[in-house]
Amino acid sequence: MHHAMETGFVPLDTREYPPDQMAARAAEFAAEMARRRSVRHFSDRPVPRPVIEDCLRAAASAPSGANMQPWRFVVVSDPAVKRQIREAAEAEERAFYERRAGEEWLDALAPLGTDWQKPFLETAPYLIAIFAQSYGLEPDGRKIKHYYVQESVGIATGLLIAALHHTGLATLTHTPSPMAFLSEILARPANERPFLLLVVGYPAPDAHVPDIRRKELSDISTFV
Ligand code: IYR
Repeated sequence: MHHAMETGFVPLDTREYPPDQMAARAAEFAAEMARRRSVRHFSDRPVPRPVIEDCLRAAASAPSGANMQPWRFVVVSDPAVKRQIREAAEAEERAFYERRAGEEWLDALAPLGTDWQKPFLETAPYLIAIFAQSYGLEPDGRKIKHYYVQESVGIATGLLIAALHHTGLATLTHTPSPMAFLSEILARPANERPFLLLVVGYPAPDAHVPDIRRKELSDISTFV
């Protein structure tokens, strides 16, 4: 009841679970997330748009600097636009793999088995281009300052990936670099910077993923 008398506050909608349930929920969620893999072989089976919309609602629940919600999700299903994105991405990727990457980077990528060809950019039913708004715009054109933009959009993207995985869909975080072509093809305004391209769909029935491991808890965390 701390803030009950103040204006602009509402009671928190919260759930507390008994300790055994809490532990079970934590373990189940960890196990579900541990099954998430970056997928590069997609089925062309259509995915209902309302599912994508609900996953975007989950993404949009992310915390953000001063609650500015500096994200924009452009959901591409039009085959002609997907083809344009594939062609532009492959041009950048080809230059990356053939010239820009360098030996050390290529060595790091070797276990993933990736190359410049990105057929999944046309196969998958949805490409979600995620943009970060470096600043907002009032209807009258005045600029609104945004805070912690990269952090905020990164968190929203993480929630989106988790939500899509939770529905049984596969994703790939694809970062063709540079990504300026996304702004051009999708005609995004000057205040939006391409952040990441998320490939979304059912995995191909025969999809395989690299046999790679996640770090142990003791390698990623320290309790003080
Ligand atoms: N963008 C390239 C290369 C690439 C880079 C990293 I770092 C990866 O984790 C995976 C791929 C590509 O998409 O192939």
